[in-house]
Amino acid sequence: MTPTHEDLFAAAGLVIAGGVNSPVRAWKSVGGIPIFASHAKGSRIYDSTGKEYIDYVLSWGPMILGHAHPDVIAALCQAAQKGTSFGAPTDAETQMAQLICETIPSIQRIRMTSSGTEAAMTAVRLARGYTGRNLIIKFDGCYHGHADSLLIKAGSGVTTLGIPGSPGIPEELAGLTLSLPYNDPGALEKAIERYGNQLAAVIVEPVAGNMGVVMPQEGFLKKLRELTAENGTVLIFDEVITGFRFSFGGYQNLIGIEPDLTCLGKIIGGGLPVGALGGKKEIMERLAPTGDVYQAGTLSGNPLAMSAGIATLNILKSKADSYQSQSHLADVLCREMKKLFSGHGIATCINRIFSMFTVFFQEGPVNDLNAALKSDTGLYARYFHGMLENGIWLAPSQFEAGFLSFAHTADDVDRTLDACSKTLRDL
Ligand code: KE4
Repeated sequence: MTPTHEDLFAAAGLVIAGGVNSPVRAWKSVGGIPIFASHAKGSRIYDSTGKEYIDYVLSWGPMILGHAHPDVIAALCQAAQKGTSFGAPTDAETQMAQLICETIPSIQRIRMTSSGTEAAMTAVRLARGYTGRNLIIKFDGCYHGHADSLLIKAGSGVTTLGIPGSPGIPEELAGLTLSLPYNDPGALEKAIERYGNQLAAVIVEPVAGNMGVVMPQEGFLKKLRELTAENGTVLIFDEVITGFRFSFGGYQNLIGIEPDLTCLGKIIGGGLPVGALGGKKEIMERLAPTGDVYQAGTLSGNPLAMSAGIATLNILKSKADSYQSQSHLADVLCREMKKLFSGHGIATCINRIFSMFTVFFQEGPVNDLNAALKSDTGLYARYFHGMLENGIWLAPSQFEAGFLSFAHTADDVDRTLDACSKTLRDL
């Protein structure tokens, strides 16, 4: 008898906190019992009962080639035969670093980690160590992993220092982070006027993916670069999602803005645990062992993650023109979905950039967190469950991004639009 998702979730809940190893997988914001995955291939994912879905979550971004790409699996198996971890430098780490440094000019030195959280946490510590300053700025709705200094909610006014975004974060620490509205250069100017020479770093998702997809408005990132450069403040681009997502390189390559530090993750690990921090040589070399800012990791640069990551990046490099066709497919999907929603009198604002998109259930526009929060999350939840019923696996939250992979086809898009049509009829 195949266990139901209820059975699996109940068993998990007896031994795993909340039954999941990352909160978003528990489906709290859309309700219902989370579906357990069994395996996946290309654009498809299969649940533990064997039901097939077209996957637009793609493990929250890493699976840009589609699941279980044969060349990635082959590289992984080959590496595994030679052992899984050595705790000593390997040439594979140098190859990964070379691939990234030769592709993203702002990255002159890199340090591998095992998660995006570690990369962002290290970036903040490094910026503070390098500048000798303590304050950092982040933006409401941006997520940089769960390090204490970055799990911070906005204070009352735009120049009021932050408050803890979670119990367990001391006020004293939260008070060293200022969270500003995204796409509000005026707020940034006010904050810099007030705190300028105390600011160690500004960290930003150059395209936001964690309040749903929100694009930077014209001039916002350029203003960030100018103001931070004027103030000797380290500019950190968190490209954990956007790195290698839109083209072979960072979003920074497309807009011609060079941050001082960049966080990477997800895609560069090909689905294995990975993160990376890279940037200017003079800053990066302040990291131990050349410098005095400490950072370390037992499995940093792990041979398996390197093999899957290098295989993934090499395929992306050889198929750089596929980014355009992937983006075109996403454009067709979003345009046709918009027509279906309008046909049913449902207000939606679809933010899309290349193969990354969010359908906000509201009129829009959505250019920051306050706007995103106006969405009808109840309607999103019903849409999510309807699409799941019709074989489409979407993000279990209105405030996440959807992704297409290189394995998604026009037929997948047609099936998704059929499912959308059916779902809206029943909604
Ligand atoms: P990880 O520690 O989860 O590898 O990376 C943290 C992180 C850092 N920066 C950005 C821009 C990110 O999006 C993330 C993690 N993304 C979330 C979902 N958007 C991961 C999913 C989860 O938390 O389970």
